[in-house]
Amino acid sequence: MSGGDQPIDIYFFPPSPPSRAALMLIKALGLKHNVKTTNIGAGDHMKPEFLKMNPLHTIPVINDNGFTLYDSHVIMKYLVDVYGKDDSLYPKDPKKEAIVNQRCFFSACYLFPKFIDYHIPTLFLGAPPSEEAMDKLKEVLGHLDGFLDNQLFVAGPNLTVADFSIIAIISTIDAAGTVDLKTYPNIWMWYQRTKKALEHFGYQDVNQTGATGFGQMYKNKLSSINTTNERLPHYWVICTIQRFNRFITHPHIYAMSELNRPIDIYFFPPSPPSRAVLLLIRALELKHNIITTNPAAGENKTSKFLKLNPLHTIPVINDNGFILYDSHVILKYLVDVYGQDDSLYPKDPKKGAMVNLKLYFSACYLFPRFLEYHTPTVYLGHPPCDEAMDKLKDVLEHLNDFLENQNFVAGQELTVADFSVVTIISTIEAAETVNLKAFPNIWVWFQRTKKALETFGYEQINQGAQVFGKLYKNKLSAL
Ligand SMILES: N[C@@H](CCC(=O)N[C@@H](CS)C(=O)NCC(=O)O)C(=O)O
Repeated sequence: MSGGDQPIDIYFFPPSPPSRAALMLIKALGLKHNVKTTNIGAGDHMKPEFLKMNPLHTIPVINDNGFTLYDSHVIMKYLVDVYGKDDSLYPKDPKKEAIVNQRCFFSACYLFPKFIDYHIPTLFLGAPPSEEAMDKLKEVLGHLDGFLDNQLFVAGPNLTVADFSIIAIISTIDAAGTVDLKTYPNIWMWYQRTKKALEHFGYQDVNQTGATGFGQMYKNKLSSINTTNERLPHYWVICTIQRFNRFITHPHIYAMSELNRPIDIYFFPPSPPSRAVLLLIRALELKHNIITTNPAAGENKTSKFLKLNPLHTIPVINDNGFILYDSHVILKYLVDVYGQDDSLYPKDPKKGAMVNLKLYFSACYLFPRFLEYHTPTVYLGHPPCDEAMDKLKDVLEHLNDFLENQNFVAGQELTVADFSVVTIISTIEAAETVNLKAFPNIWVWFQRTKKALETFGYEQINQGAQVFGKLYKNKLSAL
C-alpha cells in the first residue's frame, strides 16, 4: 500500500507509548512495514546512525522510502495525509482538524511529559515516587476527563490519531497501576471504548504487550526500591527526563473568507507564543481585538478564562465562537482558513511534515527550556540555574544545526514555524541570556527573519520581548 517500493521502516521499542501509537496507526492504514527494534535502554538511539535520522534521539522514527521523520504526532499526520483512504482519522475540515491537533498537543506536551516525570526517576534512578509528580499527573488526567465529558473520543464523536496517542499512554499508566483510572469515569469509559475500536489494528499485540511490559518493569522496580532502596543510574534517564513532544497540521487552503466579527486574541506582550499568533494575524491582515490577559495578575485563572482554556495558557483565539488554544494549533488553523496561499504552511505532506517537526521542536523543546531557565528567576527570584542553561544551550545547538544551509527553520521558505521560533529567540536576545552570535546559523537566520517579518509589524509587536527582557534583568540585578 505504501507509495514507494519499499515497506516503511519504523524504529520502535515496545515499552515506548509514542512508538506504539505510530505502529498501531501503520497497522490501521494497512501499510507494509518493517519493525526495527531500537532498544533505548541499551543506547541504540544514541548511535551515530540513529542520530543522523533524529538528532533529538527519540523513537519512533520512520523511513518511508528515504523520507525519514520523527515525532509520533508528526509521523501519524504524515501517514494519514499520504496513505489514508479517507480523512476520518485526521479530518481535513480546519475546525475539526484543529481540535485533533490540540489533543495531540495536549498528549505531547502535557500528558506524556507528566507520565515520564512520574515514572522515569523510579524506573531508571531508583528514586521513590514523587508526590508532586503524582499531583501533576492527576491534574492532566483531570483535564483529559474534562475533554471527554459528553464526548465519545478525545477529539469529538469519532476515533482519530489523537486517541492512538493518548491510549498508548493511558494503557501504560493502567498497566503500571499508577493511578486508579476508574476514579476518572469519562477516561475509563473512553478507554474501554477505544480499546475495542483499536482491536483490529493490533491493539493487543502492539499496545497491550508493550504497556504490560512497561508496567511489569515499573512494578518490579518499585518493589525493589521499597525493599532495598537501590539506585540504578541509567543514561536514558537524562534524555528522557528532558522528554516532550507536540502535534501537527495538514494541507488544504481556503480562500480568504469573510469574517463576520473580528477575531478575539487573548494576548500578553511578554509571552512569545502570544506574539507569534498576533504576528500571523497581522500577516494575514485579519480583523482582530486584542484582549490583554496578564498571567502574573492571575487573569488566566479566572473562571471565565478557564472556560475558554482549561489549560490556562495564552494565547487563545475566539473566531466567531470557535475557541482555540495553543499557539501552534492556532497558527495552523489560521493559515488553513484565512491564508491566501499555502506558503506559510505548505500543503505538500512532506513539506508540511517539516513545518510540523519544527513546531513540535518549538513547543516541546525550545519553549520549555526557555521557561525553565527564566521563570524561576522572574517569578520566584531564584538565581539562574547552570543545568537549565546547559539545557537551553543544548536546544539552541540543535536549532543552529537545523539551520545549516537553510534559510528558514523548516526549509528555504518562511513558514509559521519561523513565527513561533523567532518570538522565543528575540526574547532570549532581549533578556541577554545567551550570546546568540555564538550560534552563527541562528544569528544569520534571526536577522533574515526579522527582515521578512518587518512588514507585519514585527518591531511593534515584538516590543513585548523588551518588556520581558527588562523584567528579567531587573529581577536578576535585585538578587
Ligand atoms: N514527541 C516524541 C516523544 C518520543 C519520546 O520521547 N520517546 C522516548 C521513548 S518513550 C524516547 O525515545 N526517549 C529517548 C530519548 O529521549 O533519548 C514522539 O511523540 O515521538
